[in-house]
Amino acid sequence: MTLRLTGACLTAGCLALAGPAGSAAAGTDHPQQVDVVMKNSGFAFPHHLHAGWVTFRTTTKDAQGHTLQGFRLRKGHTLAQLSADLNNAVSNTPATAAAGISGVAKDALLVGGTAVEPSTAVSSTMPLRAGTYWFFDFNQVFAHQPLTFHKVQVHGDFEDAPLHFAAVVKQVETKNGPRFLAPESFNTDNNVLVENRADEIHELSFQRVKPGVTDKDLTKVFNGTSTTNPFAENGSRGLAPMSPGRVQVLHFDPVGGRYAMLCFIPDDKSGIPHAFLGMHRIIRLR
Ligand SMILES: [Cu+2]
Repeated sequence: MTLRLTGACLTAGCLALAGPAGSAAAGTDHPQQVDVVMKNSGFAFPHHLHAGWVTFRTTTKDAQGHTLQGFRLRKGHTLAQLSADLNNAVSNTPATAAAGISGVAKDALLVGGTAVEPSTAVSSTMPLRAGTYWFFDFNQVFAHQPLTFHKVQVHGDFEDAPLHFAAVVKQVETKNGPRFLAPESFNTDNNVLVENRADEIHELSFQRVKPGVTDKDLTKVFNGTSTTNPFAENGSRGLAPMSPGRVQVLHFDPVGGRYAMLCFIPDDKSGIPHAFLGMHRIIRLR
């Protein structure tokens, strides 16, 4: 599969040039879009999709929000195994969380999805090749409920399409721990390409911070040397966890301001959530 990532490709001519060779059919220039309304009672989801870039545009009216998570099972692994490992991954006991997230990484290829709350729709555009995928609401994991898995069959050859994005956020591993590489500010009229370049599962959530809060302040909060609440809101939204090597294109339009980009996936050895290991970064959303 060739991923054609066309940065700053915004003209009609560029669209035509970057479209699939020999394809004149309407719609092939754009990723497929699926609208998903996330509810406490569940959500409706398609059973079939064409291979290619698929946009999942999610909304919810539920104040606590929802997380739409997609994955493929790895060969020889089962939904029961994954459910058990997810349950362990959200444990407050670090050793259990580490074992859980390590198990999840072996059981499944996480393709991402969205975390959404009522204030803004959140879209994730992801490359899906032919195969069987499953989607569920991560809230059920936190609630220790049986997971409702939606099975999706993805068919056919990968239909490439130009992707438009104005910025890139990378999830990387450094000698100091997992980090986000990102611009200082971003105009949410545009899309942002998010790449997991690390060797562990990562997510990307955005939580608005109080005026003047810096990454140094966040470090103090996460290492326990400050008890001042840095956040201007309780909720957050963004992209659901994805496996190493995966990409997603994020589109959302939250209220403008300064946000902390955060990842709370537990480290696969220590079980400590990545934000506590320094995986936080302030960004201004315009
Ligand atoms: Cu992470």
